[in-house]
Amino acid sequence: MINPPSESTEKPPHKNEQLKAASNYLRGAIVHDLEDASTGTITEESAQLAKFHGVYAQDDRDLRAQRRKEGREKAYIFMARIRVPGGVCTPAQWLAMDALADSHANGTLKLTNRQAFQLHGVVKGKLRPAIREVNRALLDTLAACGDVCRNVMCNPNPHQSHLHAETLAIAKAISRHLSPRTRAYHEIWVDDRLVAGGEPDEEPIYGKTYLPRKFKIVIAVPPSNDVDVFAHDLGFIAIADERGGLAGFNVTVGGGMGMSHNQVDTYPRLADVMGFCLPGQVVDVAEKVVTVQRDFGDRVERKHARLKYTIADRGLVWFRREVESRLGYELGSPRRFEFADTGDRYGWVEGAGGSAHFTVFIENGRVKDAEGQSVKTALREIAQVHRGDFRLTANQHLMIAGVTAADRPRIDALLRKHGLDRAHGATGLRLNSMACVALPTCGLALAESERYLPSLVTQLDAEVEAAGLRDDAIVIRMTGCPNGCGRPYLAEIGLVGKAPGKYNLYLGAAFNGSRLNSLYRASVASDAIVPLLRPIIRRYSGERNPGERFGDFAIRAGYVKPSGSPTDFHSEPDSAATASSP
Ligand code: SRM
Ligand code: SF4
Repeated sequence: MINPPSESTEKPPHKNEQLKAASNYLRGAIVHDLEDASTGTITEESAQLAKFHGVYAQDDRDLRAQRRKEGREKAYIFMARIRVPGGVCTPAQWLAMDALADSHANGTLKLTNRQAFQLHGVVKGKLRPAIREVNRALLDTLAACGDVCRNVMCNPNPHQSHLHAETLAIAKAISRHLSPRTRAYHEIWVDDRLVAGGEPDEEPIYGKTYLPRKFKIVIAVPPSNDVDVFAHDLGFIAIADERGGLAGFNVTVGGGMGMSHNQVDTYPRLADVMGFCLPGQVVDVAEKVVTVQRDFGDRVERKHARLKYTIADRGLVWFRREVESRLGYELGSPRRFEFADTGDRYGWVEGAGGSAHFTVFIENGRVKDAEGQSVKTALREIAQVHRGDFRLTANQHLMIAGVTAADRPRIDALLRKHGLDRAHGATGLRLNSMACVALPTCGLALAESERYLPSLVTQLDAEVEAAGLRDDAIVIRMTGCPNGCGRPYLAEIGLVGKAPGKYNLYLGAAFNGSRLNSLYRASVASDAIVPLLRPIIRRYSGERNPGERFGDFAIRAGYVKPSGSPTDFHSEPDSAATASSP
């Protein structure tokens, strides 16, 4: 049953709906296009379907102008996104990804902020062999993108291991339950032939047209909100009982970051807390939430097709009733919870059972050897001796987890040898910085992000150090466009690409991820960012109340109003609101 909201009923479904329906469960002409040696890319239709298989058709945008001049086709490449439910992988899997980055991709490994790996720069001829290797390592790229449930995230901190072990198991169960059932993935990428005689596929949860849009699920374990639970379509907030065991989960629905510049009917939205469920009910609740969105999400206008718009249009009360009627029982009332922060805890943390865990700061999740740094080599050498596991964090960093007391000296020696023991000595600003990929691979980027934020932070470091704020955690995030991949609208300082060298500057989000920011200045030129932030940083240093966070100060000092409505992301504050700005 597909029942789009009333405003869209006059128009036909979006063309992707027909494409999905006619694709024979995500096969389409992908194989044909992969075998077409006349071009380095695939057709637009196949590109849309390939996303469901975790594959993005891209081109190296740095080379576009040169190629055009030479009359050659674009420098086509592919990005493969590898699912890692809960972010946990083994050292052997790490080594496999590390090797693939060199043999099949651009020599770097990207850790995403949804706890997945990305391989960039894979040329067409190497795509199938690369994905086959991924599967050989017992990982996959299925449903890492596309209109399905993506990689299921989970707080990776093992220092709360009694809760963590349970929540991780639940994250994996959700992931298994909501994975597409189509055998197309194995046929196309792994087995190179029809699997098991080609019986018709079935998608009991999704149906032939899958979901109206991408769908993201996450589990948070308070007091850490490292996964930014309110940014996702569906979230589960673990609630501990009096003895520290797992009582159940508050259920959150309708979060999302993406918007388009100057289109006020698109906006970031924080998820609502809808109710409470028991641990044994989580998978069922997830399935029912997904099916309500499957049936009522907008299949006409893709910019209006995320769950956040279904809930904004129809109301949380309606949504909860619809979910409960499918569950056959009522959800409980939400329990009390409190989040402290959204960041990672770097360095060594003692864990339960005598093991310890080291979180490595990896700037913007890019694992590479460059400019006198050997992060990739370091992590390879560690993976060769490590007997615990690796945990990709939601902030694009990496935890070397489960190090025994006996193994710790040699892990420590490797961290020291490659300088990774010092990386977390950076300023509180850098340690809480995050950028999306953007140029040169992202086809949607309007401005630089991953390649620019580190140098901007270096400039801002001088300001925070001068203001005596070296060790103060301030969350700064940048994206190359308003799609919000770096979750910039949840940053105390958010920078969102508008055009080459121009960014919208947002201020005022809560440090613990519970309040969005608001637009402070639109289209700020790169060289005007530091002069704009300098006086605010100085005032914050001199005038803040004890314990007051930068985002809270930006509101109290009148730089922005607390975000309240969608227009807060599109219009600059009026003069009255900024009266106290210097
Ligand atoms: Fe994203 C699209 C990268 C997390 C919202 N995202 C893209 C694409 C695939 C561009 C494209 O469609 O052609 C980017 C690939 C760039 C590249 O070259 O690698 C891209 N997104 C990323 C990653 C790698 C950013 C990072 O540096 O970590 C993250 C991969 C996560 C993963 O492992 O699955 C990533 N993207 C996010 C997040 C954050 C999150 O989920 O916590 C968001 C905001 C939350 C949300 O979904 O609302 C996000 N990405 C988008 C959107 C806007 C969706 C919307 O509702 O409007 C797009 C564009 C789209 O879907 O049309 C997009
Ligand atoms: Fe690309 Fe925009 Fe996402 Fe950055 S925010 S990775 S520029 S889609």
